[in-house]
Amino acid sequence: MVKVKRICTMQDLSCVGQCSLTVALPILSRYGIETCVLPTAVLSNHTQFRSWSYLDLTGEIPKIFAEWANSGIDFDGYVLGYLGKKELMELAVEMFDRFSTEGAPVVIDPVFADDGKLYSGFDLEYVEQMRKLIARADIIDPNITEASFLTDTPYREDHGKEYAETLAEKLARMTNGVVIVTGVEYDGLIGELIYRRGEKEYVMLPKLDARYHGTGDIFTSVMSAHYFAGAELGYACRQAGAFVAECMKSTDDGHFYGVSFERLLAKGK
Ligand code: PXL
Repeated sequence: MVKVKRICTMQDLSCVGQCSLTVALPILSRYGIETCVLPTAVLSNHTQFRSWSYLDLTGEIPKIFAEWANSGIDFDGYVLGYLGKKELMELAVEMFDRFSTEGAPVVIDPVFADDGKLYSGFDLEYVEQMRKLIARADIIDPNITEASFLTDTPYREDHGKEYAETLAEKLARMTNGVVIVTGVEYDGLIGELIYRRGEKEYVMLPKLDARYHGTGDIFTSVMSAHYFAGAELGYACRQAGAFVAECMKSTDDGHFYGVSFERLLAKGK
């Protein structure tokens, strides 16, 4: 029998919104990964709605860790998304230190900004703390805005190769992990720059004329699933980008808060 990988994904549980755990859990599971969750908070819906309720679970996490230690639980890897609090980043590091099998990789999507702006509730102190956390990652996949904040580089509307490479080079000095800058755009294409020890690989697809929330979370989930299955990162990003594009094409225009990924997942795409 092949040993199934046990991965822990740490992010919020937004009851409605097709993002974070409601995306990572089904997608990673669909790819045959035993997916454990560390929910950081319960929100009525994600923060791109006009308002939301928020139950902070930070205080529960030390108790969860104590029980995991009691039961000898360990993980073969981690996928981190939206955290939202400095204390949660410290707890993430504690989790890596206490519950990892040997060489368990850490994938960090440093979710905190888009379109040149921080998400609601985030500040520069959070960005500073995230700079420390990404030092622990094996893979980071910030979007262009997050990469510009993390590297303290002025945000530019032009998301082309030159800008993406500047950001990736700076990020590579902040982590030993592979840097994947998402949302790179040129020649009517959109995709990722994978930057690894000075080597650059672009994974691009035609840009669609639509924008939906939560596509970054879907990208990270599919990419991580392929990565944990042993795929090359170029292939993992190609699969993830293609999946996101298909999801966007099969989502109604009026479905403003996320993309319909479920039918594609059910079809085994
Ligand atoms: O998709 C990123 C995300 C995840 N979780 C919550 C969010 C957001 C983006 O706004 O608000 C709660």
